[in-house]
Amino acid sequence: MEQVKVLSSETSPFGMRVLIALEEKSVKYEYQQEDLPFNKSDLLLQMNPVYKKVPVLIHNGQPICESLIILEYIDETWGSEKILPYNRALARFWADFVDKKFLDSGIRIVKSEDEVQEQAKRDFLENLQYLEGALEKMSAGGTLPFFGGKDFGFLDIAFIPFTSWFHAFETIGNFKIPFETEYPMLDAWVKRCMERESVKKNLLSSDRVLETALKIRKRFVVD
Ligand code: GS8
Repeated sequence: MEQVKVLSSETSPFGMRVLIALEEKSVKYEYQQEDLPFNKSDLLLQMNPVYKKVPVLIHNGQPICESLIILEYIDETWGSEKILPYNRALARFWADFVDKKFLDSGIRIVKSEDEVQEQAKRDFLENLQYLEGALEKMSAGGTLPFFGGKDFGFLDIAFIPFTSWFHAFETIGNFKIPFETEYPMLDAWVKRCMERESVKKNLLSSDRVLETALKIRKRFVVD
C-alpha cells in the first residue's frame, strides 16, 4: 500500500497547487497542517531541511519539495492524463514567470505604500497583461478553454491559486483590476477553473486570503 502525505498550510497557494494536482489525478493522500512560520513540525524540518517550507509531498517516505517540481513528480508518477501539456517548455516558462515577476509585484502591493505601492500596481497590471497574452496564445485565441489548451494543466494549476489573492491586492492597493475591459480572457478562464471540483475544494476564500494578507502587511507597514 503506497503512502502519500502532504505537508502544507491552509493559506499556502503553493500547497494548493499540490492538492489540486493530486485531486485531478485522483490520488488519495494524508494531509498534515503546518503552523507557519514559527511552529514548524519536526517532520517538515526533516523532510525539507534546505528551505524549511511547505508544500512537501512525501511519497513512501521520500520527500519532494518545491511546488512546481512536485507537480512534475505527480505527473510522472500517477495517471495517464498528463498535467504537462504538449508544449511543456512554454508552460514551464510561464509558471516560472508567475513565481518570479508576477508574484513579486503582487506581494509588493501588500507590503508597501505610497509611490512604491503605485509602482507595484503598475507592474502587477503589466504582468497580468503578459498572462492575458500567454492565455490568448495557449488557448489558440480563446477557442480552447485553458492554458493547457483543451485540458486543464500545469500552468492552470500553477496560476489559479494566486487568483484568490486578487481581492486582497485590490483592497489593500485600493484599486480595481479592469478584468472585463483589459483581461477578458483571464476573466473567463478564472470562472471556468472555479467550476472544477479540484479547484473549488482547495482554493481559500477571498476573505480568508485578505485576512492573511493584512497580517503580512502589518509586519511591514504601519497604516
Ligand atoms: C515556495 C514555498 C513557500 O513560499 C514552492 O513550493 O513553490 N518556491 C516554493 N512556502 C511558504 C508558505 S506559502 O506562502 C512557507 O513555507 N513559508 C515558511 C517560511 O518561510 O518559514
